[in-house]
Amino acid sequence: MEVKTSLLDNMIGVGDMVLLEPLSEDSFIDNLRKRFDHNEIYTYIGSVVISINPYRSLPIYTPDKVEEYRNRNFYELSPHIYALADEAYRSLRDQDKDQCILITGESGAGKTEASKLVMSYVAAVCGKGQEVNKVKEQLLQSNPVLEAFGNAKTVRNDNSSRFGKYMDIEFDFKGDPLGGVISNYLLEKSRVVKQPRGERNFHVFYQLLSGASDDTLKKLKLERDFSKYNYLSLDSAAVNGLDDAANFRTVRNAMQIVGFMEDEMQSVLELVAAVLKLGNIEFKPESRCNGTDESRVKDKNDLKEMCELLGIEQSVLERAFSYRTVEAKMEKVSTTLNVSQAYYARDALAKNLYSRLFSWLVTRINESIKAKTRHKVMGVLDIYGFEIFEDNSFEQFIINYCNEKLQQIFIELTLREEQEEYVREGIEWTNIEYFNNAVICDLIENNQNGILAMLDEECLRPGTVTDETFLDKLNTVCAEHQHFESRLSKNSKFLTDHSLPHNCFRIQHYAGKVLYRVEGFMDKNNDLLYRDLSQAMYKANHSLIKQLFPEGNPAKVNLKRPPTAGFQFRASVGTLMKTCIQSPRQKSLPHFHRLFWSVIKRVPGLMETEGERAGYAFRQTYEPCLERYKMLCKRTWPHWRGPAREGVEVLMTDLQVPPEEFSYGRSKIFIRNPRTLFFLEERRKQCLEDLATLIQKIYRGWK
Ligand code: AD9
Ligand code: MG
Repeated sequence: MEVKTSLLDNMIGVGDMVLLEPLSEDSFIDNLRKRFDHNEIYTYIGSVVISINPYRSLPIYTPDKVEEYRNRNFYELSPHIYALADEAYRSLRDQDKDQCILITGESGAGKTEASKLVMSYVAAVCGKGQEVNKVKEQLLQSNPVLEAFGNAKTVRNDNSSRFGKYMDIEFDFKGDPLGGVISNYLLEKSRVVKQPRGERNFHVFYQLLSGASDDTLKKLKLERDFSKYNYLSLDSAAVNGLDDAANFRTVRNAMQIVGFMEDEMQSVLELVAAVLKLGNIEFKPESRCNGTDESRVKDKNDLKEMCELLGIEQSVLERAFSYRTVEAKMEKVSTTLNVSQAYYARDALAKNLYSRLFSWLVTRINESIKAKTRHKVMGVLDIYGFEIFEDNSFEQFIINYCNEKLQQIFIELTLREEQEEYVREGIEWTNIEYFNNAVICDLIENNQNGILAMLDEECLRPGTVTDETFLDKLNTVCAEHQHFESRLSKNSKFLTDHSLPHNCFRIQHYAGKVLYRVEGFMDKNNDLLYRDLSQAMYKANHSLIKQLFPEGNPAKVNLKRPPTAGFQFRASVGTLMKTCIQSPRQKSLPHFHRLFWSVIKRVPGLMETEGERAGYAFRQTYEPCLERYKMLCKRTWPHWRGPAREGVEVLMTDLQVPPEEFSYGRSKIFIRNPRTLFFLEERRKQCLEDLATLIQKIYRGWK
């Protein structure tokens, strides 16, 4: 079989977990560790590649390596992400199948690096030529741009993706790239105004301040010193190993290659500068005769400079920080803002400015890279990884929900693929029970009483609603109706016990228990921006800003509430899942790449392998199987003249492999236990050694 000896080398562990004997959590981890100690960071579980982040550069991504893996079968060489990329590309080019590569793993596991490795591998092996090279370059250069605006240093990862990304690379019928389309998923915008301890804001702020010329900074009314800006955390501004200034130049260069015009780049930087200025606007209370306090801008210099940058009339924005107009039916009522409401309005504006700028960047990049026609696509999904922090909020909830959904397709598709193959091959098969995380997904996304639906309901409910009333609702629904408890029976995923802090709820995710603090859930889900502010932005004499706030157009009075953040996210995750699970007739099944944290804490893949073990560990079409083992039987060696399947039958009978150990499918033989495979491999190795000795003897005899 094509499980070459490199997959069976005991010294460095086995290259394919399916070959592990016995297969247990311990042996699984032991195998990964053994391989990792030998710098083998990749291991297969069947057709899935898993990897461990080495956190140092290994010489395994050289052009020579690319050549080595090019046009080779998946199992032919030692496990590598290039093998997966190569297989995906060849199926696309030669079998005309759309491809989808899903990368999952905890934060810092190496997903973004893996997605870039896949892209650069494909770029290296697909067509050449001036036009094609330009397309490739633009596709690759979209990465530094999006990373500058969408990544940040967190406690887990100095370059953590704070948005989800799905990129389709589009090809023509020859397999040459034509362009691409990027979809982005919910940027963690709360980071713009506040960062957890030890973390930074998005890279671009630091890059701009460190890398821009004095002249550029002057034009943007900025100072180089990070500490001048409230929105930039001070304790972790410089990060070891991150050269913000050099990265600024890389990003500018990348924007040029992608096709941004000079004036567009200037507009983008003006917005980034405006966000920093906005953060410095402070408020003070002014007493009114009716005894209430009204907010006033403290020092107007930052406000003035921000308005100059964006072409906004200062008085309009200033008013929007003191008053708020509520429109009800045909009436407009103006109410005053107190100081904390003014800060809330300021931060909401900063978050909206930045996140809309980010979405605009994605749209703008797509305009540049999108192909006019396309024949086939290869999609690569790189989302934010599963996160468990000490303090988990709405953002972690959303991120973990997305990971939960990915886990769900992983389970469904790998097992479905397996079971469908048995049916196709006419192999008898009883469905196996496997760990299914659908209950967790349901707990979160169920239309009626899922957590997101309850959150939306609470956000819409008139009266006094707070994060606490939302939590009460969650707990009541769970306790009164025993909804989650009863449905989940043995493995309740919504965990309630007396050890829970009063403002928290806990979920048993596939990758661990996470305690979520409800503070801010309502606010972040509501994502409210007062109309006065969107109108002020719409009035700006700045082409980019105007586009970003279309709802500020007074001609378009829309009393309908915009969809909540949770609602939008659930909808976009739904679309993403559909893209990934499209009919296998049109799409080839996704290729999975899963990654683990280098200290392996959890092994979510294990359940699936156990699933495989309940079936058949190995399968191989008859011809290569006969080729590999025909030397073990006199009747098939050196030539077998009949059909390959009969040859394999003769072989198995001659070798007296117990019949319950394998089954004959229509085009493949299925082997139940890795032991059988080891037996065949051992016999073959012995046979080859005997042959070698014989040849040596003959050779010596000649001498
Ligand atoms: V997050 O969910 O976006 O927070 P990722 O994307 O999973 O996370 P990332 O790819 O950013 O992790 O990897 C984190 C860091 O690990 C990188 O910045 C590299 O320094 C390091 N890394 C990752 N993969 C490799 C690799 N194959 N070889 C060497 C690597 N270093
Ligand atoms: Mg990432």
